[in-house]
Amino acid sequence: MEFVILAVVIALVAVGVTISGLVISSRKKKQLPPSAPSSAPTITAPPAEPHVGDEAETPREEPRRTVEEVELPPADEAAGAPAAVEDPVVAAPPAPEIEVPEPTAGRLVRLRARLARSQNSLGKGLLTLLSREHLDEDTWEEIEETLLIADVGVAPTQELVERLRERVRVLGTRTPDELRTLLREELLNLIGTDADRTVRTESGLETPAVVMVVGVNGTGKTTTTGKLARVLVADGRSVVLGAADTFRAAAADQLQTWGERVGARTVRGPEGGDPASIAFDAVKEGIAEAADVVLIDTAGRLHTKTGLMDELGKVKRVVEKHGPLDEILLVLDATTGQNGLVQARVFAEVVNITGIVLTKLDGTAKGGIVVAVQRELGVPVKLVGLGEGPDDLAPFEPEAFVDALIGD
Ligand SMILES: Nc1nc2c(ncn2[C@@H]2O[C@H](COP(=O)(O)OP(=O)(O)OP(=O)(O)O)[C@@H](O)[C@H]2O)c(=O)[nH]1
Ligand SMILES: [Mg+2]
Repeated sequence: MEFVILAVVIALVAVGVTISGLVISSRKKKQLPPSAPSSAPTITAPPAEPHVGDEAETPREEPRRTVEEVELPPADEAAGAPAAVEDPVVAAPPAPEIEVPEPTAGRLVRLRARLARSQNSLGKGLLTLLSREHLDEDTWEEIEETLLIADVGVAPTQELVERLRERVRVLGTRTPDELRTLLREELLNLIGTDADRTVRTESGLETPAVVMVVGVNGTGKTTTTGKLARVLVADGRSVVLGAADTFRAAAADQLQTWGERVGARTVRGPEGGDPASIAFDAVKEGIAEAADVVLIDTAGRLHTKTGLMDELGKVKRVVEKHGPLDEILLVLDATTGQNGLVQARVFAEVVNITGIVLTKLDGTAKGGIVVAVQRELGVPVKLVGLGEGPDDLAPFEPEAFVDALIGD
């Protein structure tokens, strides 16, 4: 009998040892996050997820309390529900939530109400004027003024007015429907429907596509870079962000926050560091992790205009050591109107702008700037910003834009 009891005890001890061995060996396997060498650029990934059981492990050194030292709960508490055992899963800090951005298709249609001011003054204003029974000289002047106030620009305004006059004359009597069709056609004509407005995010090579975002300060570069990252992630692409704005300390944080929300890594460097080397490292990182696209945010402010321009030129040249830049997006704030055109000209002298992003089109009556800026640069508007929300960036579609302007 004693022998049987002894055998059972030995067996239980053996099982216990095996289990604790398993636990220990599985803990040993857990990998530590790699620590970056101090000379390397700071590459910041979204915070690693906590592992189940992290908190459950009691450090060996911790002195354990004996039964005698543990105070018993008061009787009434002990009589209630069983004391909660701390659940490591519940106690762990919540994993950062990776957001799933809205699809991009049809965004402009969904956001059309945001064009309210342009809608009222440009689209509907023109329709009302054209519907007047007598289209006298004063009315044509008012039409011209409406277009100029909406920042369409002098030459395009004159062209449009001329064409409208001619077509209205040929038409004779006008029904509201005929006028709407006519105005729609002529506005589309002015904006152009043939240009390729896709943002080039496929390099066609083994390496990631590289997109650089430029523009003066406050136009919305960082916001646009962040929103664009979301658009790409929504389309199933992997993205690396390069925070090449080292002018402002908060700039890299701002970009990184955008990246973390969709799980995109941000390559950043010290404040006042060399933007070109950060851009270079961002592309290097993109290549290393086989990302689809690298988006580079740049500074919009330097002490001098020449300083800014030299810096941008350098960022471009250095990035091109890895391969060609696929897209250089110029971000313009639509509310600044004609000022934006002056900026556009300056940037176009230094880098080869391949697409325009017009931000803050929500709540401005200056929707006509779309026409003016394309004329100025000979480059299409590819994206429009229609709000501060994370998904308020829409691919620019001329038809949807004009329809939103003149209403149904
Ligand atoms: N209403 C509206 N606000 C926008 C839009 N795009 C950007 N903004 C706002 O404009 C402000 C400036 O945006 P940023 O992205 O920081 O501009 P930036 O060009 O990076 O500025 P710097 O880094 O200083 O050069 C922010 O408050 C944005 O939320 C838009 O389409 N509509
Ligand atoms: Mg910025």
